[in-house]
Amino acid sequence: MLSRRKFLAASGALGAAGIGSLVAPNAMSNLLTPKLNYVLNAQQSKWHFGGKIKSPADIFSYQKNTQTPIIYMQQGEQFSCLLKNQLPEPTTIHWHGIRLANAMDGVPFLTQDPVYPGDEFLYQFTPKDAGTYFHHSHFNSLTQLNRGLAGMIIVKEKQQPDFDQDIALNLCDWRLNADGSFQELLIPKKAARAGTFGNLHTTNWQVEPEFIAKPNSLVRVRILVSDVTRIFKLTVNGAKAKILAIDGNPIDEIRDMQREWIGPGMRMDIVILTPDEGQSVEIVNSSTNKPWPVASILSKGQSQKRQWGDLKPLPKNPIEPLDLQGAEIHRFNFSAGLGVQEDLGINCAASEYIFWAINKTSIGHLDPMSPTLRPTAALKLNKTYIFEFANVTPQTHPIHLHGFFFRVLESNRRTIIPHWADTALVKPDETIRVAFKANVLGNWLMHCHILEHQKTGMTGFINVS
Ligand SMILES: [Cu+2]
Repeated sequence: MLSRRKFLAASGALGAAGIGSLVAPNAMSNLLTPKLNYVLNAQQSKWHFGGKIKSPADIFSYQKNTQTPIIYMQQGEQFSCLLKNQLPEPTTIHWHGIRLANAMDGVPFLTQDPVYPGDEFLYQFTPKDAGTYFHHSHFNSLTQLNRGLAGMIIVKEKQQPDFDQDIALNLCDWRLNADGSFQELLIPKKAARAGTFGNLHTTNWQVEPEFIAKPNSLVRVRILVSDVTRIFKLTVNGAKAKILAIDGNPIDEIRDMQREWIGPGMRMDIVILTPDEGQSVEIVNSSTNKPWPVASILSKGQSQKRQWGDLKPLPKNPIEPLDLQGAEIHRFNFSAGLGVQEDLGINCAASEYIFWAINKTSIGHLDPMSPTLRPTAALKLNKTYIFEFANVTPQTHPIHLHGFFFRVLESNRRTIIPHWADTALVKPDETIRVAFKANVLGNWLMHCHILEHQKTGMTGFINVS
């Protein structure tokens, strides 16, 4: 952790450089050692949603009265971010999907100490992979994500792909009353089922935003579900769309987008060929019986005269090949919580409710000092493993493994086109097989990204030694 002395030196240097609370990407080049790409001030803030929410909501953000930013990184270049905690409670940042050293993964008690109020922490790593990722708090996660400490990461490719425009969509529901106060974030009987859904649907913290794009252009649309509960079912109406990447990783063969399920923590990059001048494209969620457009794109301006033939695949990320022949199989049963609760009641996010379990063990909260807290699986460095995720519950669970991409291989219930991911939807009564190479040391969290499920027992971790 950065010492207070070093921190003061850093902030003094920042002041001299005339940088505000949020530093634009690369603006700090060559000014400081170490170079800081961002300074994020986690703080209490206000956000006026408008519409049916009459008063500003008391949110958390990384900058004053502004939404949590998109964080930009450059593939293969060192990234540094100073987190300053101005909240009345501890926090951390998890870089969801980014492959990095365990100490930078942002999981309190497992990979780092919590960053206490008034303290700071320097995150520093070099993203190997380009694509669309997710940054969010990992402390008191249900509350801190619901209040706004969650945003997109865009890791730019070494060679910029040829799109006419790049649009980022961060899908999040808010649980708000008309007076701007927050509703209950965990309703026990709902947490024991699909979760507590939000009542205000937003994209980039706005209701049904409209974007403008040139007619007949190729527009890359990055979609992140930062919501902690809702599994979206997305379609594109008014134009054809193709899938480019899942969880940041280009898929093997670009294919037409149909109705795509995207759960909490998951990302999808698509490309849309925009229609003629004056026409609109809608991206619609139809996961409920009352569909709504999450965003629209209006064609306006000069035609770019693009065709599908102009589309080129994204460059692949440098993922090591898998030795499936020699892979050891580990089975993980995701079930209702009937087993042992390994929650040691540290005063920060411990849940009094336990509804879920992984392999009959329910962890709602982590304390590595506990003699009873054991890894769900102990793995050997550089070996390839097949994980069987078996869901024996009536709910769908988006299972996220920190620190690695796994290859989603197959399901016992549906056809899966193999692809790389860090979060996989496991449907009721489904078993899916994923494979990965355990090529980084450390304790890596594995949990359901429906955060009420995580908080009430569906959490584990693997140890790579
Ligand atoms: Cu779940």
